[in-house]
Amino acid sequence: MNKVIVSIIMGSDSDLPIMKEASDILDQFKVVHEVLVISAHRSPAKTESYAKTAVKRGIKVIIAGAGGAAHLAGVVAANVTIPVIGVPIKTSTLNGIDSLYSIVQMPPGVPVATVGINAAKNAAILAVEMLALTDKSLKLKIQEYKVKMAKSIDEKNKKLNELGIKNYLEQTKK
Ligand code: RP5
Repeated sequence: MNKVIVSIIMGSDSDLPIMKEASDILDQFKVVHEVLVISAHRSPAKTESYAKTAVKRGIKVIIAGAGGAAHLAGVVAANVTIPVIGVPIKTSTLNGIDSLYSIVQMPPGVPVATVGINAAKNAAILAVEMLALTDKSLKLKIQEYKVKMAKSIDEKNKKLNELGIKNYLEQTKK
């Protein structure tokens, strides 16, 4: 079995529907990863031991999702020397602005690469790009991914030109 190189962690299982999107992208790129629920507030000792052993276990990038007073990514980043990507989870009370500010406003010296609210997919793509710096096959895969994305925009323009705005909107239900 291949070694786990990316760790996806989250503050609660309620974050899982969003964080699954990161796991799906890593599966797509065949990046071996683990998925764990670890709470900075509800299981602080576990959070500390997880962070202190992550590098030794061979983890190269950590993706950490949390909502509200979202301290998980920051606490983990304080204990590791590898990149930590934070995913602010949308909350029902403050729409995830609380999560975003909690994760992004780290003190100088302890960075967390923060993506948009609920942007777990982008967190995984960023992790793949980091790994691709030293992995040629992943670099090729990410290049192919971008080419495919650009092609899908070309196809949309072609369709828009053919159908006109009204029919395009009807067909695509936007
Ligand atoms: C955070 O509190 C978690 O990351 C989650 O987004 C939020 C709410 O947790 P639950 O009450 O749904 O377990 O720590």
